[in-house]
Amino acid sequence: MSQYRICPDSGLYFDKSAESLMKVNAVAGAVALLVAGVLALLLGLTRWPSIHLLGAADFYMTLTAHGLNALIYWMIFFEIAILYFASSTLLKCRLAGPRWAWLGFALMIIGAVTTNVAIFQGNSSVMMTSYVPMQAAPHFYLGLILFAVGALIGCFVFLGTLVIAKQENTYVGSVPLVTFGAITACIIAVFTIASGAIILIPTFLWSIGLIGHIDSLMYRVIWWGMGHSSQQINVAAHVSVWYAVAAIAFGAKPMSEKVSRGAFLLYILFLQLACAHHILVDPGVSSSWKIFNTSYAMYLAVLASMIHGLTVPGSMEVAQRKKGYTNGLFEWLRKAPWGNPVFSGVFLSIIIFGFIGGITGVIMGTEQINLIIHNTYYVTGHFHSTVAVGTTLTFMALTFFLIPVLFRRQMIMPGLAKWQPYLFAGGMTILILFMLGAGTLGVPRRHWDMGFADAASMGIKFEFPGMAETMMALVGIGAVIAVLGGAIYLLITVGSLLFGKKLEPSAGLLQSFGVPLAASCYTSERPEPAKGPAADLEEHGSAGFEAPGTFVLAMLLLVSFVVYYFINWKYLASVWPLS
Ligand code: HEM
Ligand SMILES: [Cu+2]
Repeated sequence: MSQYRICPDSGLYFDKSAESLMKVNAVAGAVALLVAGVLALLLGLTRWPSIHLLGAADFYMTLTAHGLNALIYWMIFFEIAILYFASSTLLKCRLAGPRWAWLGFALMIIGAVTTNVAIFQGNSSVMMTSYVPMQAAPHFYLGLILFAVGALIGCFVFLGTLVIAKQENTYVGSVPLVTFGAITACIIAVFTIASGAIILIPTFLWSIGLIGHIDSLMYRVIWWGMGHSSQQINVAAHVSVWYAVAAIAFGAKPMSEKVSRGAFLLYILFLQLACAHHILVDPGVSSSWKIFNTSYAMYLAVLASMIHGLTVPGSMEVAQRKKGYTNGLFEWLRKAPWGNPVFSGVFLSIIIFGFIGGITGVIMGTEQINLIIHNTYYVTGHFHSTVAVGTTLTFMALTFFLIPVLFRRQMIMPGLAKWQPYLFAGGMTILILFMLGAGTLGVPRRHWDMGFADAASMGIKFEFPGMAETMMALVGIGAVIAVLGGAIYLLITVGSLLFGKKLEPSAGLLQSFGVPLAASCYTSERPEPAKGPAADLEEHGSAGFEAPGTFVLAMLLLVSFVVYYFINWKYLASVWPLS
């Protein structure tokens, strides 16, 4: 048996090599988020019409780098850390092939750096989708391919760890729900990376001149096999963390384990098909295929998210009611630990992901009403509510839990940490709502100059409806607040790892830089049965459906959706005069 330690505060098991790998992956993710955040500020200030900070070339370069660093590097580094946590830590098992895991990590770092270098050299401003026939420098694609190979190795290490855990009987019964969610994320990741290889390898060969032509329609279909699925990795991962935080913060059990597991299965079965929503206006794929995907298959995927969105807060409600917070519909929620950023981050993420992300997603995924907002700033508003708040805020919240538990450091500035989720979520909500508003008025996404100065110089004049410019300024204000919230997260995280008081046994960041530890905190004896949060994470069973407050919230969501859905159809009728 290999070396591990048991966290004295949480009871969690940390295999020595898995622990270092979780740390370096999480830290690499945070560095990517830092880059993405600085660039986000520049983008926000450029699209704020009266500031219009960057020139056109810099804007598109910045946009490319922001998208990739935020959506690919930050998310996936952090997810690899989660995969190791969900396998090694939750199953109390040594990590399979730690050397392979380090190789994977090295490839991911080399890949991420290579692509970033290509972007900032200036000839690869193809944005994160890199649609052909736009062409980037060869090392732009090469970096992405290396990163993907590294991530794939990480997935296999995860799967290998599950096999070892089974063989060595490190857990009883079936795997915990959080691990099950991580398995879902991993299966989708393998599909995602395969689609990525199918499209990016030929594109790389095309960029060095070995392939003469790549069909741009085919490119988009296969690219979105990767691009859409990778969002589902994010969703499966952050939903798993939601369940984990419900267990950690409340000792909550899922309302029904079977239903939650079934919902994860729906992700695997139906989310991939829903990638059709990215090619709704493309010629070349048939209307009936599009309609089947976006009007039938998509709803099964949405159903899964709605189940999680209901059962996670529902399980919190059940746990709180057991503790005696039974007055009225919402005492359980009022008396929730709102000052604890681990809880508040996750809860805000659930609300914003569910209400804004969910509703706008269904609107955009409906073939007919999609036409009103296709390729507008609305799209950017949508995905900033799903991944930039839903996933990012969840991972931020989890980090606050991991600082003492994994890194064994006391968090610095706990008073500021309380405010961090509100600041980030508040700024993002302003950003998102006004992106949606501006998009509804027709303001395009990925557009450097909504004033169309070039067109005016050619005598063509175009103006957006009245409020559009104001809304774009408000997007900028939201961006400034959100970036501040993100900066505070990084300040607290990095500051705690460097300067936070060391907790016993003192693992700390130093270990990942090769400084030896006090060997005494690691042991190789068989672990004792878990206590504390670790036990809550391992436990099986269902808590039942007594959660009236959550059902009221769900009804509110339904009503908001229905009203907004019909407003959009009405709006479609008005912009599309047939008589
Ligand atoms: C401080 C927070 C953030 C702010 C203020 C921000 C702001 C922006 C802005 C202004 C754009 C430009 C849209 C356009 O003109 O078309 C953008 C694009 C984008 N953002 Fe963010 N963002 C933030 C965080 C994130 C996060 C956390 C993610 C992902 C996890 C993300 C993913 C993206 C993507 C994928 C794009 C599109 C890139 C492209 O079109 O190729 N953003 N963001
Ligand atoms: Cu999608």
